[in-house]
Amino acid sequence: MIELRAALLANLADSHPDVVTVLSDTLEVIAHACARIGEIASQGALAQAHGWSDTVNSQGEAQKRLDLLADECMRENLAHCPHVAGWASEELEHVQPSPHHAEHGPLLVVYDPLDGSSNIEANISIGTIFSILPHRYRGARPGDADFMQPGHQQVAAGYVLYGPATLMVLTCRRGVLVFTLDKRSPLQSPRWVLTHEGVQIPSGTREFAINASNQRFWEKPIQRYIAECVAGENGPRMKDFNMRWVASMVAEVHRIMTRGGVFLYPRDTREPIKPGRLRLMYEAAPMALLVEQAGGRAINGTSELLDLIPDVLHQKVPVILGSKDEIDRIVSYHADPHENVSWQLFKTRTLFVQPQA
Ligand code: FDP
Repeated sequence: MIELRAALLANLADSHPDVVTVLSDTLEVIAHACARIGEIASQGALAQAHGWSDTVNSQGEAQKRLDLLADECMRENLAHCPHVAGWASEELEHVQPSPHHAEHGPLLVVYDPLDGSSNIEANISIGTIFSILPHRYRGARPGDADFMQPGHQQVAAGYVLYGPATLMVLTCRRGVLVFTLDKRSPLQSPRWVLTHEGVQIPSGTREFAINASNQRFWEKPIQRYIAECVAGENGPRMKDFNMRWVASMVAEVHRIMTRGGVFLYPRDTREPIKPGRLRLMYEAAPMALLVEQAGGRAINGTSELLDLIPDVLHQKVPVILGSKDEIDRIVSYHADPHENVSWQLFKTRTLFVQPQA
């Protein structure tokens, strides 16, 4: 059985030894934090009784509190990592420089401590999403602007799924690895065992995931794509499709990692100033890197998600990802002049970021 450290050393064997150390130490710290977050989440309502939480008195408040506990847990762990200069969390308004290592850490960490948290009450799978970026101005305390890097600059990304099993799925840009948490191991030294590597998303699929209650707000290319899937055997696709919607992005992406499919939270017209529901840095970019590393594709409709440069830390974007053939098809629908898509809301070039080689 190969454990996290050994698997990372093997996966990064072609890198400089310093890079290997820095990246594996940091990923171990994140894995450690996530084992603890999983433990807190698995306590459910008992978390309060066991002292994880102190101010909770109703189910709704407990949910919110769990987000904050997860965030605290991640921050406490990152603060001890000498390689991390600072972090940005979906729960924090601004980035936080590391109290001890802001001036010399070579990496920045971005995370969503508990994604899909509206599912906590229903005891449905939730997850943590993380992304690791280079700190380009090492030596200076990082501020918000240092984090505004397009997804293709990520050196690693991953998620942890708190389901019946706790899984960590990660990439260091050398394919996708899956680890399973051995729940018999002590929380102080959690044991993550490599259970799958070289994950490949099948290029074709008959399964899609979308919140269909928003249908009236979708744009034409998405209306067309979904209508064609729903038309099934008698429609232009000449095959039946299945639909899933867990409403928990980590669970949704993990299903796609295991058997293919398409996940869509497309641009809609509900709130014109918010062109999407999901956040670029905490959700879209890390998931896009994972999906692309597994042979899939991830777009906002017209551009690759990994090319988008954030304007603000908590920027929201449309997200469409999964099996490559289907995403290619959705791109072609957006490019079709009959579909009337003229928006180009996102920057993909800046003076300060090198275009991808
Ligand atoms: P949540 O708000 O519960 O954290 O991150 C946003 C997210 O969940 C995704 O995990 C999920 O896919 C989506 O929102 C669910 O959106 P709907 O409420 O529209 O179903």
